[in-house]
Amino acid sequence: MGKTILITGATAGFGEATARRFAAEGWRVIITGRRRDRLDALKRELQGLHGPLEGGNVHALRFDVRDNAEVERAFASLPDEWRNIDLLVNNAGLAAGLDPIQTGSMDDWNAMLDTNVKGLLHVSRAVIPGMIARGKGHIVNIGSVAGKEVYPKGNVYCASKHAVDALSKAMRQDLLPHGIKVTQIAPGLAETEFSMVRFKGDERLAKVPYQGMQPLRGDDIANLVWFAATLPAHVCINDLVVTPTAQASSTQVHRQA
Ligand code: NDP
Ligand code: 8X3
Repeated sequence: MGKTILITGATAGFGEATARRFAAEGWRVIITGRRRDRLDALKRELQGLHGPLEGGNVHALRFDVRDNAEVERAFASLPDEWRNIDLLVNNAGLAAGLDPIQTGSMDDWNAMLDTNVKGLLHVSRAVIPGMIARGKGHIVNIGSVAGKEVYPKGNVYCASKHAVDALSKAMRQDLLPHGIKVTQIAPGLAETEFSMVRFKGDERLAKVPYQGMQPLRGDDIANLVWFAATLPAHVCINDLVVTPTAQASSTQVHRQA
């Protein structure tokens, strides 16, 4: 039986690109997210890409990572042939708003901390025991350059990604005796639905971060997940910071006029 990847947030951006990449390579792909219509459409598209695999090559699970009971129910519903997850990509996440700390919205803060930190923990807690029982597995956490340095008005988003940075290191330590690899990928500016979500559908504001420069794309991150996942068993990338060529740090971006 081929290898199985579970991706959180596979309905858009990095997660969707990663699902496409691994399905094209013949992996069995569990796609997850909240938007049922997107999950169904992606499943239809990817199914059978590489001929029929036993039990199919794509399985969709709809859940909100913030709700631990929903996460547990979703995992309990997995058919036996989908339970052996070789690679978990903790990707679901968001930035909400870009405000100074004194005027930030409590709803935005809760959304970011509940999704980016607690959501990652909920899903990891559901997957890790199976990996330990099998004595192998790989977890890829999608952090951010915002988890390496803070930038003005990034406050709570940056804090949530610093938590992902810390949890990635902590997982690496705790899972070391179990032969489970842990990799953090920390991207810089990437044009996905991220900015539309951050600015709540305001297209004009959403375009601003990418003006005059070439941002990363979903495929760029999917390629890195693939690279990290296909290294020899004795090699583990612990931390991978990747930015557009035009970006040196969160606050240093070279823009063409
Ligand atoms: P997108 O907005 O394009 O995709 C985000 C994905 O996360 C969607 O599939 C969304 O699915 C899912 N998601 C969000 N909230 C939840 C939730 N509560 N439960 C389940 N799924 C959820 O953004 P990106 O692809 O850019 O972002 C992916 C990750 O990469 C995030 O963690 C983000 O912080 C990080 N990142 C992004 C960068 C960028 O510049 N784009 C740079 C660095 C890191 P649905 O809405 O269907 O639930
Ligand atoms: C996303 C990159 O710079 O918008 O994590 O925080 S940034």
